[in-house]
Amino acid sequence: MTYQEIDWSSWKPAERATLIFVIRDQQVLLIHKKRGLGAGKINGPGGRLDPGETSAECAVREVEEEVCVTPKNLRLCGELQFQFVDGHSIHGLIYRGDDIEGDLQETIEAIPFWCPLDEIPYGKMWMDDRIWFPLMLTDRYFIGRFLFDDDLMLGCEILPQDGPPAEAPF
Ligand code: 8DG
Repeated sequence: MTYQEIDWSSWKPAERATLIFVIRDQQVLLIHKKRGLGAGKINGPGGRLDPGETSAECAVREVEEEVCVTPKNLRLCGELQFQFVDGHSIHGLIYRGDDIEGDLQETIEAIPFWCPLDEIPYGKMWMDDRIWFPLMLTDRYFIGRFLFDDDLMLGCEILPQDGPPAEAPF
């Protein structure tokens, strides 16, 4: 499978997930992910939607479950569409917040840490992150589309948008 062979107009994700970046005082809240897809990598908190849940509810729940704090003032700021060559697919919504309530704690899922925005450890993150993370920081809504073979990125496209959709896609 090549990136060009994917028909994105009819693309339907097998799974829906959220990814949350709280940015405060020029630092972003990141995690060392301990288990699940992307274990061993550094990422923002996040994960798959529970049945019946909206993406906004999922975003709050995932941060609470993974690092024991509640994110504040979340706003949707981008979309990530991942196709994997083995047939798996994930639609991820990126939320950005500006503060947390509570005290950060390590859990069985994640070790949290504040990372200065000019020291983002892209070498320990998913391959696509270095492409869209700077765009997220500019607050420009975007849709990113990616083809992966396991954790190797084979193709990608970033589509900047005029603004966020009137309603979250899920
Ligand atoms: P579980 O509790 O459902 O078992 O695990 P989870 O932590 O909820 O779900 P997961 O399967 O680990 O969710 C995958 C997370 O990884 C989700 O937040 C989306 C995110 N993710 C990808 N691909 C990429 C990527 O390329 N870059 C970044 N930054 N995050 C990604 O699936």
